[in-house]
Amino acid sequence: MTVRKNQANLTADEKRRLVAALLELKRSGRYDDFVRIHNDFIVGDTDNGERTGHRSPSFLPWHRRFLLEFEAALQEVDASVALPYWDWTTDRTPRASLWAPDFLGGTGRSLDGRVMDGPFAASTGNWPINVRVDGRTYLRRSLGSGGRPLPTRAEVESVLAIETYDMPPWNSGSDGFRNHLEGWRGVNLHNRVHVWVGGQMATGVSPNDPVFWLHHAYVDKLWSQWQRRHPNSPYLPATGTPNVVHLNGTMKPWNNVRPAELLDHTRHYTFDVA
Ligand SMILES: [Cu+2]
Repeated sequence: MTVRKNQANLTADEKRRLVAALLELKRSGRYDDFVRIHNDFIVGDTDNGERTGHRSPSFLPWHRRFLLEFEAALQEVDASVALPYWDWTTDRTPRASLWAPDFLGGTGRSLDGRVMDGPFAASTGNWPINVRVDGRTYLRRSLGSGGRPLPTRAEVESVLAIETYDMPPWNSGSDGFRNHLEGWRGVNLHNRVHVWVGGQMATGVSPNDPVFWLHHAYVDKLWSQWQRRHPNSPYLPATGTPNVVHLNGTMKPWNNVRPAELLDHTRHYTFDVA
């Protein structure tokens, strides 16, 4: 059974194996397929049209499935690897071990945002940015520059306290847990973290930065915490709603999976601490 651990508690060997598996997926071309899928949905998901991956109730099950596919790809390379999560309420500065050269590498240089150290720095030749929204082919970051700080535990708690999963109009204007976690409304959790990292993470091709997976693994963990806190609050909408994936609607691009099948993560993985 896969156990997803806090990235701060990974051993040196676990970090080495994760990095090696990421580099192998990149080398084989499979990594970029995930970047492409994510960007296609970012571009296609709209507030008043069809919306599946983002700004809609299926934001959480869609990313759960997306991460499951990615984790399975990693495990085909090294069966011991699991996706770790980044608790950005605790590891909230660029000095966190997450950003050390033995793991993800640090922030970008001021000149052009280019990441200069770690296994994903362009100078290694191992991490070309191929699926991109501009001409720049190197991984970029600007950790914490210019925006708001990362969310606090108190801000997370205020969002976990929201009882209703999601509400009409089921988009970026909604009240409810999903949209507050996603960040279009209220204190802003998930979106703010993308902006804090900067570089590709602040764009539709955000999975170009491996921290994407660790960020979303934590967003996914927050969903499971919310479920435990509100055992009587169901996924919504329960039935057919135009342009929106209801509980038993199938989700693109897989077309064979429904939110109903993804509500219980323990069928696929557990966390080191609940
Ligand atoms: Cu995200």
